[in-house]
Amino acid sequence: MIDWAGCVWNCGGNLWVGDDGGGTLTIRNDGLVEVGGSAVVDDETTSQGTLAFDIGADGTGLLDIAGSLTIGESSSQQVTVDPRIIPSPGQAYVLVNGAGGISETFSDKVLQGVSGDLTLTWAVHYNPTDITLEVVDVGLYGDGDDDDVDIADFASFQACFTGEGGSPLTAECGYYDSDNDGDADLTDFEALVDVITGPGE
Ligand SMILES: [Ca+2]
Ligand SMILES: [Ca+2]
Ligand SMILES: [Ca+2]
Ligand SMILES: [Ca+2]
Repeated sequence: MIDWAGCVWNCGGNLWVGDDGGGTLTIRNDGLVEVGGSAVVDDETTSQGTLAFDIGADGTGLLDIAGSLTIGESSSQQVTVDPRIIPSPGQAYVLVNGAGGISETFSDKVLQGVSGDLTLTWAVHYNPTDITLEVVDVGLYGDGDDDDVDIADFASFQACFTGEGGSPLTAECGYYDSDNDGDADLTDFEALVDVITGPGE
């Protein structure tokens, strides 16, 4: 894990994440990993390689590769966001530069869906020499309709309630999944109570 604002870790050779076993490289809060050679995430079908990035208060973690990035089948991408960051729609974060090209895409991704009292909807762009994360929508957590969190949203929550581990939420009910685990349960209810105000507030 690279966990220091402005920390740079420079590696002249190649970088392997999850080669023949599980492996995770986490780059937090403006950390930078520079790779002089190429990078491979998950080289074997038996392994799970994970690249984890953090959009921190000081900046975004970045993996900067002089060569190419090869992404294998069991790979995963994770992104967390510091609650002090308030992203706006259209804002983009470069997570990986691969001057020699990016091959394939992550099979699995976990992108933080709620930060503070906001819901975040992301798109991942695999460009020829970079991987960029774009914020496509920012909403108010707990609001299914009109930019406030009031008793009408509370009633909608009741209709969406699934209980812990309950059946998958429909798109309209996704606003109530505070912990991004696919249900609307008591944990989500407590999060809603924390943010509820009156109409138009
Ligand atoms: Ca509302
Ligand atoms: Ca749950
Ligand atoms: Ca939930
Ligand atoms: Ca309202």
